Amino acid sequence: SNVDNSRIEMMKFNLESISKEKRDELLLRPIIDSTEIIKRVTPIMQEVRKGGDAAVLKFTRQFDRVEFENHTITAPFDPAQMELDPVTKAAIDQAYDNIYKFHDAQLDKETLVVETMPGVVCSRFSRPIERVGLYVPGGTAVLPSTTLMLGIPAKVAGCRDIVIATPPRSDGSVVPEVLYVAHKVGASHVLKAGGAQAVAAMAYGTETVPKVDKIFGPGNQYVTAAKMVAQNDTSCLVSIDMPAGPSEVLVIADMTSNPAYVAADLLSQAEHGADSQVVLLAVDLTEEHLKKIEDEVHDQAMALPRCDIIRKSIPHSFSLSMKTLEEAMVFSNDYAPEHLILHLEDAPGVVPMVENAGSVFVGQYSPESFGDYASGTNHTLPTYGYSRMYSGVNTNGFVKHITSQECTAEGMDRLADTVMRLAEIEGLDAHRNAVAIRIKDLRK
Ligand code: HSO
Ligand code: ZN
Repeated sequence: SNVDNSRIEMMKFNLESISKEKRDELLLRPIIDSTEIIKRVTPIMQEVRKGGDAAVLKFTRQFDRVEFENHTITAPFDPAQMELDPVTKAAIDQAYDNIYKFHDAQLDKETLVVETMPGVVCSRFSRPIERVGLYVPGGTAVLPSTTLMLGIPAKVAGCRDIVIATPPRSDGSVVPEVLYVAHKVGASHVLKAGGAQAVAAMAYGTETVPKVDKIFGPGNQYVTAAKMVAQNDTSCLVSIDMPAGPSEVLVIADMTSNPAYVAADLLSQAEHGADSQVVLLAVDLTEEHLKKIEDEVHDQAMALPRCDIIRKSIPHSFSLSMKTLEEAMVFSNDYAPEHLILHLEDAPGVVPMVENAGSVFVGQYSPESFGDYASGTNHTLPTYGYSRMYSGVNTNGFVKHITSQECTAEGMDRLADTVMRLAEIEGLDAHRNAVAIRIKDLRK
């Protein structure tokens, strides 16, 4: 066979010898020009909006080359279609339990009550978003884990309708692991479709797919663009979880790191896609230690089934050497990675220095894989530098917070003059009057 044996290598830089411009460039992600893709997905979405199920079926036939009559299955799902071997089932059940525990703890179960002044009581309580749409990608990997990560917080939050969209397999069936999780989280509908047509079906609704209020989940550029289009279309009144770009990891390693573990973590991200971003910050490593990591990257990659993908993602990834941990943390916070892995002597001690990251993996026994599947944290995280201002998917994304105020006569009396003065400043006399009319009675 013609196996490619050439070396799989990251680009290599040293903070001391690069210019400020180069450092800025290393912080950038590949430019995504969404205008072109938005132009391509918009007509697809319009067609689904007008044509409903028939349009979705047409695109599934065209893009996924799958032919069937009924693409929406509703609960209760057929047990025969979610049959799993006991080991698989136990693994999914264990992951489910951990993710459930962590996301259940995030739910605000009690109303927050603050008496800001005597007689002025402000409260906040949460209510589930009624109908949610969860996009579970198909493509190069089967993703029951994404069904867990989106479905569990939806269930915990108490969303009434959980709609899952996922591309069908070539025989028209749903991946049984995905259907099993759909069943566990109490999904009401599974739409066997992917891409922009699936997003449109959930955003606008079809004869068989209920229209949802919010769409969650990762996906390729088309799915991402479709979510953006839906969010901007006020006629469907739908929101989305967060913007999305290619998946990334930033690993910070010092001399105490295990080169094989560091390499394994870099590769676990690199195998996701040719566009995956993998960054290694080498803190005061000897040439020899860095070389060991590089050798491990090559050697481990060569033995992986997805070596072809890694061969594309690793060469546009880089290692950056620096003298101090402080420099590494400044770079990491500027980069704002999706995943941050700390292979450091005092990894827990470094966590307080983290300002921007989707999720942090602390110490040599906390690989990203744990968070990807089963530790309990969510794996739908902000990429592309959006961890500066976005949180990963969590239970709060599936609820709205409603505030309320309840004031007594005493509260009215105490706050009246302040509000009347502020209304005056804004020249809004009706506002002032709504207070004055009450005060007139109270202060008689
Ligand atoms: N690392 C991916 C999530 C994932 N990994 C799913 C395995 N399956 C993006 O955060
Ligand atoms: Zn992963």
